[in-house]
Amino acid sequence: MKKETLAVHAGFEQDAATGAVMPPIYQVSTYAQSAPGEHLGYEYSRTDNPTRTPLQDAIAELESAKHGLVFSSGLAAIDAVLNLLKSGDHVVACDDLYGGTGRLFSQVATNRGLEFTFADLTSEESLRAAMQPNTKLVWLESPTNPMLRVVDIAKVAKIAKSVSGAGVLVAVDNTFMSPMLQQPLGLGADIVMHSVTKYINGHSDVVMGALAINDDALHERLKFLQNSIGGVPAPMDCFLVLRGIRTLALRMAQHDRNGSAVAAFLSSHPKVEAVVYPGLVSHPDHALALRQQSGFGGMVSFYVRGDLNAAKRFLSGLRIFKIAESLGGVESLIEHPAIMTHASVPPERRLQLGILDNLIRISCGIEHSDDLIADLERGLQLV
Ligand code: P1T
Repeated sequence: MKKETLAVHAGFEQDAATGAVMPPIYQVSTYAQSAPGEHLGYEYSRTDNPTRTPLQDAIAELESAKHGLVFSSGLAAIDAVLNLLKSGDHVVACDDLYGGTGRLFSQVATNRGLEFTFADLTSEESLRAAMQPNTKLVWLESPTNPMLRVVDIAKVAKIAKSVSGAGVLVAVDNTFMSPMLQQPLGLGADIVMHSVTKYINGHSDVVMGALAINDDALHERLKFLQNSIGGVPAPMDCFLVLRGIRTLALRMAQHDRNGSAVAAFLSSHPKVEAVVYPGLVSHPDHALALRQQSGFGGMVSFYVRGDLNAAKRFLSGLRIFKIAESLGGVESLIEHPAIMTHASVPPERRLQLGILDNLIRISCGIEHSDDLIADLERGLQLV
């Protein structure tokens, strides 16, 4: 099936009992057993729920994976992966990451004895330098949040496994691309993670995370952790995400068109210092993005010409773009990473990565690009 068809049908065809063409919301916590241990496959909704099952299957199908698992947030999904490790294990993580992921790594997981090295994974040299004999996991985003660097997933997987053996896990946070624009398992990753909150749900009304896996034993262990830790989403949220998935292909195509249009507009604007968008030929990873992705997506970062006050003046002039954290919804959002999503990144690392006071991050929604561009022009007139 082509991805447009898959998005419409993945995970669910019809309800076996009634023929309903949309999944019922099984708003239930437990299931009657005919005798102890004898049941129809469902015992308790932390373990499994019939509205969650089609969603997990849908996510697996979209990522061309054997297995899918969903969690109550993107960070809960990441934490399940961290729980595969034990005290003393080492993780190599990409240095440019969503601030909350970095905070979970450096302020929470370190308390459980995990060790982290943050490295620029766009450089083979720094990946090799970061690997240690006790490295058990390599974690990356591509494109990264918020600097939109593109990491060569196949190359990282190949190097990580050649240095540390086949047992080292490579996990890719595929949130910015969605399964429509990039499929990391086919490039050699072991685990794909999504903040479902973003493009997969697409309507800014659910917080959820997901993992997609091919390996049966790894899936069994992660499913055990999902049930044992208990960070699972509610049936209603699973229903909403399944509904969102049906338009994922259409939405991603429009996010992608708007991302390109907005990046082109900003690139030629005198009040803009620089634009970061993997679709621009000026982007350092443009060639890799062309090869690795089937689109560039709706995320655009740029530097306003001026200081923090110029950035604030720009934001104050916008009417369509809402100033808000998050991304990937049908509505366009805009934010100031240094003050908002990446405030938990230490100031010196922010400086090193380029998360400066005049950096703005845009999530292009699915509106008409003319209206988005007119709105940005309104803001830039105030810079
Ligand atoms: O918010 P949650 O569903 O827990 O997902 C965390 C997360 C993980 N990975 C990436 C790449 C993310 O962007 C996020 C959440 N990000 C934002 C809220 C944001 O505005 O960047």
